[in-house]
Amino acid sequence: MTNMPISAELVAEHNAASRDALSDEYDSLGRKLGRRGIAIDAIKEKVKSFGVAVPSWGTGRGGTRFAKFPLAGEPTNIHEKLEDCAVIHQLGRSTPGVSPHFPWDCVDDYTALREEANAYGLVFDAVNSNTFQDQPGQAHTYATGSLSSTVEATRQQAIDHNVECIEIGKQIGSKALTVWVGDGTNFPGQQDLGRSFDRYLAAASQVYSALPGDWKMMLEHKMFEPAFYSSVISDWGSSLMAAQQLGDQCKCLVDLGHHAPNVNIEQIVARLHHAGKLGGFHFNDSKYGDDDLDSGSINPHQLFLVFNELIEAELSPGKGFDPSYMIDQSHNVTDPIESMLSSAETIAGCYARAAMVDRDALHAAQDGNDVMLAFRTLRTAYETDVTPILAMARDELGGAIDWLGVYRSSKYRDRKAQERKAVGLGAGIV
Ligand SMILES: [Mn+2]
Repeated sequence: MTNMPISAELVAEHNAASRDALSDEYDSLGRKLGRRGIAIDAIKEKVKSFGVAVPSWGTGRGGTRFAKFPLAGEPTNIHEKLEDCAVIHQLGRSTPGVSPHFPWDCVDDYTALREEANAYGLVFDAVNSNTFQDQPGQAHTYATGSLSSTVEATRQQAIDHNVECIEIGKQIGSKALTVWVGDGTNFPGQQDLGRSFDRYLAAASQVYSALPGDWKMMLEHKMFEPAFYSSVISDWGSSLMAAQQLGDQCKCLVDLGHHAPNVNIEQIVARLHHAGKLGGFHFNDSKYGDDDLDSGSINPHQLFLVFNELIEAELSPGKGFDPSYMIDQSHNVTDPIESMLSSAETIAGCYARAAMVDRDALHAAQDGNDVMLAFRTLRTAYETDVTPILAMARDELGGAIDWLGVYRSSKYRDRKAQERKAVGLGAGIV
């Protein structure tokens, strides 16, 4: 931590004021967990080693198709976005990775960009390509598709862009490419559903062939929007078929908001893990559709159940278990730094609660068909207030016990509102 945006003295001062109360709560919880045979320090150590990446574009105010309401002081370039990511990681200590998006985050010198991130204690996570919007000067439009376009030159342009993202990723230390396409249709009959998928597969295999041997390519499915009748990679079935055809290094990425309402996402997690194709997650929450609300803000229980499957997968790796975790949500009405700190805490909390499920008791109840005992074994873990563990982990890692209090006291956003140029569309609509 050589270049931290928030005063270390301010963090220390706040932590000192709340440390006695935290210790009291942590010790009390430790005694409670001890009676359940759980060592609180072991859970705390798991939390300390848990990380979830933040998206560079998530540092800006998102928007909807109706409007975006910029925030004074929000970042307008990758350098300012990195500074905001540094604030999030400095205070929360669980978000060391930044997932960049191209061409939004293009610069002239990627070696310097990597060093800039490293100086904040950050590293670059998966690179994200963008073939869902046209860029100024672009030769071929993506209006009717990119990797699945009927136009060969358009497909080639989309392939070239993804390969360029891989090349950039190599320079900034990334090991994964995430591919999401908005390809699909808005009218029945607009395209042949089978041949669109064939064209996507042929083009995606060209991207796959440019993948370094130690990388993974993650396919992100999305049920609808911008295509409202059919999407080429609409669900985990299409994603799995594509990943299986493309090769071992190709995996499926589960974005929690990209499913039909009420879909059992935790079961999809279990199925993809079974197939050795669970590549990663985009965490967010949703009420009616893909509304990209803050992770766990609507349905924290579902998030817990997803982590319950992830812990099961971790214990039974089968064909391998190394998923990438990333927050991917749209902050339309909050300060994105506060939202991502809140979400990172919620996500780590669900991980901690899933980690304290009595697995032996759960498996025994499942095998014996003791329905209520199996349910209560999960519920006991879910109902545990793990916030003292999360706060203690932050304190021990040099973060803030009360991240919101420290952040507000720092007046960081007010200072940036003076220093940074006014925002137009800012970091991009997501
Ligand atoms: Mn996503």
